[in-house]
Amino acid sequence: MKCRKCRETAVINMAQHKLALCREHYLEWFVQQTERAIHKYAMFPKQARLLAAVSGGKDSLALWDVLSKLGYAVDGLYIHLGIPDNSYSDESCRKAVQFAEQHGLNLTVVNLKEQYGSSVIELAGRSRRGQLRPCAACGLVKRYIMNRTGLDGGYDVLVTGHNLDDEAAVLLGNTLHWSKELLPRQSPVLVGMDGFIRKAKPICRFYERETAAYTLLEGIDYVDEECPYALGGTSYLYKDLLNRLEDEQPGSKLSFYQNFLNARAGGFFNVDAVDRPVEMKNCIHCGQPTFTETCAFCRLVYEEE
Ligand code: Q46
Ligand code: ZN
Ligand code: ZN
Repeated sequence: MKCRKCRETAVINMAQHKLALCREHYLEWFVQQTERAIHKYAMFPKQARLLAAVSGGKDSLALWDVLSKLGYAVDGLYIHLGIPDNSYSDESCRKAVQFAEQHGLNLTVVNLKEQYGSSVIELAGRSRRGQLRPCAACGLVKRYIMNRTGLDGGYDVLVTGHNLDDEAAVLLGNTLHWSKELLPRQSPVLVGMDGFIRKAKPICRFYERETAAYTLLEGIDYVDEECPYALGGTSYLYKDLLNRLEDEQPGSKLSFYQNFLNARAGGFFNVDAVDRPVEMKNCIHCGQPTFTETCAFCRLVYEEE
């Protein structure tokens, strides 16, 4: 197969775009498409200070690489969760640190065990609500630390490496439940409000195989294994179902997500009602916004022993 632009041998064929490209033109296309998404969804201006949540995996490192190539001021944040017996977290942390050093980028590492006394698995196990699932505790901890690090560091936007496979799986779950709270909130950009940093997902329209191809062709070293807790989760099932659909009907994952975004932009949901600021208090321990006296993070870390 030949590259559509230069007729050299193509390294990737994207059936859904009817586009085959060589290495050079694929890397160029990936960067241009990211920039287009940033503009299309008005994610952030050129002078914004960005904080990229990096996990050491291919998507977040591809994101960090592309944004710095595009000239954005983007620092990284790695959260060491202590998964499990530290081996997965240690390895992924090493990849994030190595990438930052190789590219001369700033990386903040927050080590949960060192800074808050427990790994995410320990926190999940001793939760008063009775064995919170590791992924539930993990999600809560990550959201809190990303938001707090972003705001305390004076960043304008927190960027995450969610790809199309992630977003389509979340959309499938939200649709199956007809979640009227979550469906309107699913967006490539979430506005910031008092106590909450603005969030954006610049690579949310790339298939996982496209971000994998980018990191491979760029020679970016990333942690290949998945978090051991990812296996068997609902999101895993939804991804599998969507992959089977994609095999039968190439492009269906992209059209499922893109048509949802178009419907959302066209007023299908009452988005204003979702983005409206709500009355919140400040947590008595940490000062972060919460509906209760103590925020969910502080309850998990300090009170549920
Ligand atoms: S890191 Fe955390 Fe994921 Fe592992 S424990 Fe679950 S949520 S699967 S993205
Ligand atoms: Zn080419
Ligand atoms: Zn708190």
